[in-house]
Amino acid sequence: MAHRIAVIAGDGIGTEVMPEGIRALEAAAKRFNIPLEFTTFEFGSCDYYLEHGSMLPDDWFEQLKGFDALFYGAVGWPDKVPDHISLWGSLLQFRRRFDQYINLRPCKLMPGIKSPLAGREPGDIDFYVVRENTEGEYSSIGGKMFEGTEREIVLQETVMSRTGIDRVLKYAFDLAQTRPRKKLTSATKSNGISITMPYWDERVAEMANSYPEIAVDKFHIDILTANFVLHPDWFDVVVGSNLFGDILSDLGPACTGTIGIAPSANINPEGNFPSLFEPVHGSAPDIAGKGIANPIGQIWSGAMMLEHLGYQEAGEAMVTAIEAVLSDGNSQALTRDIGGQGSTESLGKAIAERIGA
Ligand code: GGG
Repeated sequence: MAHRIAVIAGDGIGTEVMPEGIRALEAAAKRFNIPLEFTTFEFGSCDYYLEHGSMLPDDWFEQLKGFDALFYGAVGWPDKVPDHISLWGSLLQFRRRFDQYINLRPCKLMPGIKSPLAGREPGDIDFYVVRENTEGEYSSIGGKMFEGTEREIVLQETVMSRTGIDRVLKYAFDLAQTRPRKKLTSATKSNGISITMPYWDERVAEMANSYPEIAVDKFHIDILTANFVLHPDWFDVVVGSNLFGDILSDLGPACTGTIGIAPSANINPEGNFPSLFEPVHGSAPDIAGKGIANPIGQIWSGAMMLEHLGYQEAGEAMVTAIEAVLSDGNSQALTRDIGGQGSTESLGKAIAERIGA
């Protein structure tokens, strides 16, 4: 039976990189004989919101819950819909209702791409950010008082649960155990944020007792961001709260030359619900419609999706094809963010051809 994939391209460059993600997946499906069936949904975009008054239809959960995976583009177009409405109305609903509590974001310096950090070569930067994905600073708990007056007060709580922290830490420790360096770094800020972050640290220390072979360190988020730039080679698996993980997983890929190549997997490890695969980048309205967005983040996310569905070899072949095209350095194929003169389509086609070869 075919694996059913729900496709939601969303906004901006999401609609441009998505066809290349599908092209690459179809090439892998053909080569490795994987039955994939794509179903496209128009909801989850700001244009849908303008027409219907919400980002998603009332029955979105029922419509999507039976799929094997969601392949997602990007959300947001602030000139049309305020960002917090579009994000909370779509992507964050998927993450929460489908309990995709792991956001896994590889960060790797690829061949042929120049890091903005002097002297860094492929192999120097190769780590994962594991982001807690359903609670933390991304809470909807809070409110406003005395709105519109000089006494205006706004309040938003951070929510951290023992279950929520432990399950993301367990995933991160398990991942570190599969890595040659067996190293885990925890992102924290327990000097300034004096309740939730020390609690996070306590849970890390407790969990570390069950993983004696893992070398554990922790950094406050401020110096950690500096160390991402100064010493990216220090890191192997980095685990952080929803907000810290979000920041680090933009910064990490920026250190590898472009955020355009960074993939992510929003995972429900128990498989009770579909997991969601999306590039780390957003909808980038400033370059939307120009055909110049880098499709690699979308394609690599597709590779993560195939691996999640059990097709390790096919996923690896997709990443190998990305590396091969980057190594070739054909400027007619590559997009501008990585030094080429090509388009979203030219890069997508070059990678799909390699996958099929
Ligand atoms: N493809 C990722 C995307 O659309 N990101 C938009 C965004 O603002 N995401 C925030 C988040 O991941 O929490």
